Amino acid sequence: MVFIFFLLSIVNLISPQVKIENAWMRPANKGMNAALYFDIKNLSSKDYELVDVFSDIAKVVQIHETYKQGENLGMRKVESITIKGKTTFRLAPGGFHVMIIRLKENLKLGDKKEFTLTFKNHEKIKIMALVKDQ
Ligand SMILES: [Cu+2]
Repeated sequence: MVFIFFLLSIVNLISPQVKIENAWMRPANKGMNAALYFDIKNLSSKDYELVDVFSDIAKVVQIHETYKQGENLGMRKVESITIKGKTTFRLAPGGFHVMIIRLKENLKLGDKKEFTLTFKNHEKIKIMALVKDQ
């Protein structure tokens, strides 16, 4: 019994508390901008903060939010995203997204590109994002 409890504790320590799911982008050409979307699942009761996203496919990668500007929608850079304990934060079209500015390469349907997510209080997470229509 004590042994099983000990094992469970270890699993808890080594398994990531934050999971990234459904990472995707729409197709785009070299030189254009693109957007990356994904779900951030926080499995723990602690809050986590995403502070940076990096990729080799563009020089500039920023976290953006969409906001209402009169009749129109605008978007702007945010410093971070907080994922509250036991919740899922969704980056999706029309809302929060990762802006990929001036692509160094084409994004074709079926391609998979690597991104590194940096958190304030969680180890870095590497993800593969799939290029698809939606
Ligand atoms: Cu944007």
